[in-house]
Amino acid sequence: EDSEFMKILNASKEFPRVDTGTRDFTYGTAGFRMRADLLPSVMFAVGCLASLRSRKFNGTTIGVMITASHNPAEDNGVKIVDPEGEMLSEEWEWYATGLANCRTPEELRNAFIHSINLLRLNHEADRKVIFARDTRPSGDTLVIALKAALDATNTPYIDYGVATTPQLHYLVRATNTLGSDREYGEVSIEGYYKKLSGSFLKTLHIEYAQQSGPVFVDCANGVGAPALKELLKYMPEDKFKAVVVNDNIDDPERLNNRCGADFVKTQQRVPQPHTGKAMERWCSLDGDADRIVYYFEEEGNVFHLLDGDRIATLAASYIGDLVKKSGLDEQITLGVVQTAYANGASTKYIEKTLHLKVEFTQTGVKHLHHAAARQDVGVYFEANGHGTVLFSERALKAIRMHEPQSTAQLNALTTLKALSEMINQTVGDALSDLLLVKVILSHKEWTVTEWLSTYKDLPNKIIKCNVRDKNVFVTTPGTADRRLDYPPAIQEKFDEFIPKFREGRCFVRASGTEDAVRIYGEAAEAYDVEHMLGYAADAVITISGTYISHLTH
Ligand code: G16
Repeated sequence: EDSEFMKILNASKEFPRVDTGTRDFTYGTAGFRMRADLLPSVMFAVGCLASLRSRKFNGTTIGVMITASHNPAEDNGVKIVDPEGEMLSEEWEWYATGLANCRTPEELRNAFIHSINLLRLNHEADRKVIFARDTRPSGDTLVIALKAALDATNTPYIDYGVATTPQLHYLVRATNTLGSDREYGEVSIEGYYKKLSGSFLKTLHIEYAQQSGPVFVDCANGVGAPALKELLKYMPEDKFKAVVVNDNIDDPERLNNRCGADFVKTQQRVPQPHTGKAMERWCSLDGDADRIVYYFEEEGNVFHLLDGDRIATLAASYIGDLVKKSGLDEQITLGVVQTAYANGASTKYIEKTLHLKVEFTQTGVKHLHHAAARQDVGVYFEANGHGTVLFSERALKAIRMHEPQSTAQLNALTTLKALSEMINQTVGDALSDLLLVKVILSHKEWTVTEWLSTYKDLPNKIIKCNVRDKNVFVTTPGTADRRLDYPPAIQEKFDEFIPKFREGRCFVRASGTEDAVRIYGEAAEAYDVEHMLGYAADAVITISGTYISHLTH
């Protein structure tokens, strides 16, 4: 195995680490994410780590996704996908960070050997990695660094080319369950489309009124555009009408630029271009198609957002009803997982009207997913539109075994089963969520107005603040991002001004995907939100300005 270590040493010389001074790279909310020109050395390190991760499971396939999702075109990023299609286990982020921060090829080789020892890995074990990337031009160069690491570590791989993040997650799970009694689907991107469209068709077993007009899908000029066009080829036109908007993937500058899910959610307005007429259904995906938010305009350009909280509440209420109607409510309970960004009104609606339990986690699908996986059926969504519904083995078994006692039970059960196949079980998936919302609105015979009328959002706003060093911001453990420990004194200030505003809630946390902190505010009145955020930004900038972090690796 000396030769492997030697190969790492030599091959990594091609991808020297860019000098970032005292700043370290960190495995953030969704992997490493930064300006693309800083990434080649990180990609090489991630290739090495993915190989080790696969060895840990004796050759089970590990995924690597190259994307910077909602970030601007000049950024890129990379995240590792674990065997069941979920995000990399948190304790391994530590090893990823260690390898990514090595300053020289020798350091990297040593850190690699050190990791093998610490993890007690059999370094001769089998290994296999699959990877894909979004439409960013820098993806090409980064693939070269990744492949170099996989070659140096003698790791067989499959390059799936340009794909959405959820497709890569799907492929990992499909590969690893192939031949088992839990086969997830055909191991190909075509298999993904077949699974989605096939299960969608199964939800059509009962007649329902067709919604008038198509849904307009703003694809953020990213990978969601070709993916959605491909999916549409598998869908009967009379059952699912969609118009693809913002599909210009050849002009990188247009990616997420004044369009896409993040723009619409944070700006609370329609993307550009927008030709929508009043009451038309619109939605926006992000740059790697794992998020989706809906919206429509009323007469007079009054904008209404139906964000991730709305999808969560819609899905929870509908799936909860199906469970009851199937006669399974004694056996299956439903839970909802949210983050601090969830609108207070949505939480109240889930608890008081739907009578379901809500659990809060820190931001990041990796946190929500695990919490949802502990439920029989776990609905998780971030307000920004990232989420899905997880069906536990226990729930799936109950659905499979249940003998329906009436036609009504049979119908509900058939829909429930189809949904459990249609909804991506590995990660939030904009395309699968698009179909989910379509099915629910159709079955309920609801328009967007009825969907919106379930509860009234509290006015809210998220702002981004560029601070001297975001790494000094440390939230209080156990508070799911709602309180801040460091820099000292900021929380104290927040506690002083928040009670001045009716139903006021405000918190700050460092973004794990951008070089900034985010401040969220909500209150009973929109002008109070503005006022409160003014206080918050002031406290954040003045107090944090005197601190810089001293992270070491
Ligand atoms: C990623 C994560 C999401 C998270 C978002 C923003 O989304 O997957 O879970 O909500 O970043 O995170 P932060 O506030 O830490 O920047 P995406 O769509 O960019 O991959």
